[in-house]
Amino acid sequence: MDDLVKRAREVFRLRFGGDPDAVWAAPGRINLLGEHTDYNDGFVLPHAIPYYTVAAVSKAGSPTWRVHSDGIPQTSTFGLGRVGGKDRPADAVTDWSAYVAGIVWSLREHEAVEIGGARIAIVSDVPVGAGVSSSAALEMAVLGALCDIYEVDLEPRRAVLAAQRAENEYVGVPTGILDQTASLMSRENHALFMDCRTQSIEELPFDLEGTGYRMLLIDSRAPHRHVDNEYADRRRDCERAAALLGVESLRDVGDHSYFDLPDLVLRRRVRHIVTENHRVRDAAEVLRAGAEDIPLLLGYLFNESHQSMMVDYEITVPEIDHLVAAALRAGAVGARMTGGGFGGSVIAIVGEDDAEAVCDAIATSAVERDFPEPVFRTCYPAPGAYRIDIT
Ligand code: GAF
Repeated sequence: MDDLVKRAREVFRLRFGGDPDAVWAAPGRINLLGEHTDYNDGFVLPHAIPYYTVAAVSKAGSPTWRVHSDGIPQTSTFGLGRVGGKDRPADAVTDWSAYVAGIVWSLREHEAVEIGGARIAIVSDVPVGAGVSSSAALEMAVLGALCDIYEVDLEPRRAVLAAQRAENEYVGVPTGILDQTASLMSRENHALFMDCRTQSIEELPFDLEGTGYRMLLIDSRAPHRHVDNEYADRRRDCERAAALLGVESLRDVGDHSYFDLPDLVLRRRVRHIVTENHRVRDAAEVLRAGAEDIPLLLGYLFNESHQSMMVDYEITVPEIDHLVAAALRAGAVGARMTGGGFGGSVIAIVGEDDAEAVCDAIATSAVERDFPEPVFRTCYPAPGAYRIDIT
């Protein structure tokens, strides 16, 4: 973190001159279980990972926002435009800085808070395109820093909804609240068991240290395929199924009541959501009870979940399925894709002593199949977004 903060202050000084007024860090996340359940009012079980986006920010005199990200040799600038009779950050923002413009827009328009202009320098070590939500890390770091310098005290759940609105309505991706919640509210050595209908959260102790097992985070580096369209399609399938079944959302579907759906694809979609919600609750129970064999029980649920994502929800790709199979063949007790899908990363629970051999076997197997060589990263439950003390 020290290095990221140093770099953020340096980028700020080089681009804008002087020191920032505030620096905030927000992490990426993995989701242990509960994929695509969030927008169905269901349950999720994520935790932050030790990779962060850092935003160094200061006030500007006029309602203009200048954003510079380390590594992208261009400063994005946007002001206010009149849209629908209201001032909102100009629609022209379509590159990565749309996430920043979306946060400004959402805070000003929906939370009606006084967020004025700002200079924003961004650095990050959250891998992009790895399915660990670099976008939520960016949103939450910027939101935290802007609220800080403009002295806005936003309740965490509202902050999550404000960031979700930025993504849904400004950037135009119909995502749920999983990622922003994990990035903002995670706690070290804990997983968050969240009911997405009520936004209620239970922090459950989760620490594999000392169990003889560890979690691998394996980035497939597979090219993402039509993620936004496919994601929106799944969401539409769920809404259609809920309407046919006469329920508010798929959270409310009883265990077998969907078997009568004539559309076989919809039936499989519903089955994923219903069984995935069960798996999240089962995993939460395992963590809550502090069971001795947490790695094995969780591993079992990972495997079931992956099957369900592959067969019923159809959100995996060959590279990802291959990594999961290779991990299990090499001795992992459980492996599954994490995140929205169509590329991204796999999480796998492996014995400490086998970890190196398992990584080697997975990498060799991927390369033999002419798939990209995967990247392995450290993965443990890290703290959510926080302010960095720069005094
Ligand atoms: C993406 C979305 F942003 C989340 O809201 C969630 O739906 C996830 O995919 C799948 O569980 O990360």
